[in-house]
Amino acid sequence: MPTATFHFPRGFLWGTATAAHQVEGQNTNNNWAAWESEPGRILEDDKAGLACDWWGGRWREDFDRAAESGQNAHRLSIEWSRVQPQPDRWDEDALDRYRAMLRGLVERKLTPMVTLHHFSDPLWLHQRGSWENAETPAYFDAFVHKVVGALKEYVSLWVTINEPNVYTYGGWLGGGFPPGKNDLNLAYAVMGNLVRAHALAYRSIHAIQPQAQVGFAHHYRSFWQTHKNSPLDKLVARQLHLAWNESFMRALTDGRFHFLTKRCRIPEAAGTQDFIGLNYYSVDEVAFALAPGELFHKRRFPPGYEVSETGQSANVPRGFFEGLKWAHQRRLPIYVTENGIEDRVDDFRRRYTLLHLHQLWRACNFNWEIKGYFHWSLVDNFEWERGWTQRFGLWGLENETQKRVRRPSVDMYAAICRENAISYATVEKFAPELVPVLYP
Ligand code: IFM
Repeated sequence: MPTATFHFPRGFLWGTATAAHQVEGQNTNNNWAAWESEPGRILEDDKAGLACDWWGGRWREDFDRAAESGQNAHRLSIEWSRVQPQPDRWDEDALDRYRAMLRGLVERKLTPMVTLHHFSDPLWLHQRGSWENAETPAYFDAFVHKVVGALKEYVSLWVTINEPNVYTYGGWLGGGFPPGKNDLNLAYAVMGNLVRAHALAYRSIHAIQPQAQVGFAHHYRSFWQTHKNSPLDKLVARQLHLAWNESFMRALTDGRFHFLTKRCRIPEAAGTQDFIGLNYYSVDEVAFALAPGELFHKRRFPPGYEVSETGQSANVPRGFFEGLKWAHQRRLPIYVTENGIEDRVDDFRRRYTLLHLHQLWRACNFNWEIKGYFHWSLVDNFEWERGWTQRFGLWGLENETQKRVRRPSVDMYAAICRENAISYATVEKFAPELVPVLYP
């Protein structure tokens, strides 16, 4: 029986990813807090509430957990509504707290990656039309100036916007995010403004910190056609790929912005990425359907793949490899800014993570410039419109007591981070059922 070790490149970043509204708690001044207060918006009418109580200081113990379990990086986000609670007011105390958190990461030898927009917006922005408003990119740029100026001592890896596709579809194409609209023209305006905001932020960050590395986090999804010989299925799979994966990315490559049936040029966006941030969870299998409201398709997970406990994702590691290959086309360094699975019992998570990291290792062996991997997530946190029903953490969270529960995946991931490799012993110990798969 071969017992090879799958080694990753020297200097590889191994971390976890979080987002402010999902972990901080006590965020009351943003659009999500307002959304959560409307009955029926969130599964089981859950609220972020205290979340993981990072704003109350529990980031310290969670950063200890990350560092003690072999991680050397962490991705977190800055909550805009804390830093700029009103359009004409900056909260220096909030910035001090973020400085303390980032210093906390650096002191624990965790390289910080900071996201500047991760789904939540200040209430005042929401009241001014949110990202539908053509002035919003300039508002965002002012926020970016303030934050980067204040935090540059600790951070040089910046993610401008997390998953602009999820944010736009979620809020403006019926996806269950605020503001709960379903309007193609508005969605086009929103995503265009996100492109403009990214371009402004890219330049501002570099003006303040010339050595900065700036990208955005793209939620990549592979769309496989259901019926291999169906030209209509092929067409919808292609159109979904263009709309979901290419739209924002292409605008940042050559300044051409295409979104479903609409297009324009945003020339200032061309060439505004230093790295590709890739979030990957699952593949969809799609078939043509006479359903204009559903963008002419129906979707399911490809049959034969294990599906997560709440049906959110399927374990399709090949889709991850496809995403990495797609990202590599741009010939820029790649960070996997998110990958993970909801699994309260922590059985599926071990299989999912190992199989996905094995694909990551394969991609590294093609000499694609992959520089790090951030597992979603460090500790269970508030999962947006699905509330607390989904448990993505390496550590579990008991919401009532704030107690953290160490799941076996902590130790599996720690072994991989420490060894910078997947060893036979790790596979055998944490997912013996994968031995014949990874060591055929
Ligand atoms: O929790 C989210 C995160 O905020 C964005 N990417 C997907 C994760 C899991 O659904």
